[in-house]
Amino acid sequence: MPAHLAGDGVVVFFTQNVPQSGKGTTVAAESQRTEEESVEVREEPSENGAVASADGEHLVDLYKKMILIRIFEEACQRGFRQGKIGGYLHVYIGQEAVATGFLDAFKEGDKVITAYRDHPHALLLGSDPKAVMAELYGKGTGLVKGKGGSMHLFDVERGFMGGYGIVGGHIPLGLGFAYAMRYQQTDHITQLYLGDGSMHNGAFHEAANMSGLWGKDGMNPCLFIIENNQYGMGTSVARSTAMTDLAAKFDAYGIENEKVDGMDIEAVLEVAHRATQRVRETGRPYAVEALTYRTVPHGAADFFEKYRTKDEVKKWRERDPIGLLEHKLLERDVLDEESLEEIKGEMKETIDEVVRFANESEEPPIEELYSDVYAGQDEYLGEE
Ligand SMILES: Cc1ncc(C[n+]2csc(CCOP(=O)(O)OP(=O)(O)O)c2C)c(N)n1
Ligand SMILES: [Mg+2]
Repeated sequence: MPAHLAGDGVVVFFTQNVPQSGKGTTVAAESQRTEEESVEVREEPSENGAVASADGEHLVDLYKKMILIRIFEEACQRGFRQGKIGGYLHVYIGQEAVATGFLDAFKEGDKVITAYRDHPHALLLGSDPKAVMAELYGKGTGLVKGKGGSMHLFDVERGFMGGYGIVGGHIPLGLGFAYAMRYQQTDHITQLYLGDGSMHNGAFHEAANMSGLWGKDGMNPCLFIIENNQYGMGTSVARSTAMTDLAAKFDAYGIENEKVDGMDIEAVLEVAHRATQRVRETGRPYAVEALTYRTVPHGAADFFEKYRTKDEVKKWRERDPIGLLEHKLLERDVLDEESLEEIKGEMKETIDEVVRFANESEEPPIEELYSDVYAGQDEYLGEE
């Protein structure tokens, strides 16, 4: 029976949808099937030649990425509760398949922008996990030298344009990047992640209107990825809008759209590659609503959840994206239970090291207080 980690460092055993092997062990042991031996599962080129499904090796790679995110996020929650992480903290637990699947289609030169649930996007784009954790710890070794914190990660070299705390505030910026890419005559695109809660905000509607309009001339290669985790803080989608089909809201702006099961990494992967290719080729925007769920509270300081039932959370946990992928890997004989445990064990060691680094790093020196804060620093601060 495979086990995987859920919120709060709890080990949850998934019995549903998972074939019983009879071994019943969760202890890491020598892997009986190595990654190199992994079997080809299926490879069905879609009409436009995009990747329709992943082979075994690719799925194992995605599994490792999702485990990295899960264990990283659990470590963040612990750090916050220990008072090591200041400001605020929102983790991506339960939603891993969305960013992991879409960023699989990322090409160097593309740009990514998202809101404040941003750790996985940075990690998946290749930012050093140590620098990301140190950023959350407010240390000088952090990704943005300890001045951004959890909600304002940024890594320009890797195409990560942030991390924004103002709900909906990043949406106009994202399609601006997309416009610039065509203006500069490149074939790059922007992946613009947005929450369900941000779509009832004026910035979204103004931006979607411009994107659709510019897209008519092939000037807006923007892939809108709605992370519909069903809630904006404690308010469900149904309590936020009379028209709950979020993908269809894009119809109003002439932007084609579809929905995907955001818990199923293969489904996400298929649409991610197909939609990315389409946006890249046409310069027109496209929107995908990924139906997902955060199985932990909105933010790390929230404990009492009155807006949803334990039963609802339990039902979604049964479709946890990592549990579903484990099921596929086992069922298709790509990995066995021991190998899954081994991967998790190794990742835990990696993250322990990441936390140690963040803990032991120095605070930024006081002389750095104003550096990188204002452009034209002297103009604002005057002479000493
Ligand atoms: C303009 C603005 N209004 C309100 C808030 C407070 N706030 C923080 S998170 C949040 C909910 C956003 O929900 P959603 O976009 O669905 O993202 P999720 O947290 O579900 O990932 C709100 C209202 C804010 N940060 N910015
Ligand atoms: Mg939401």
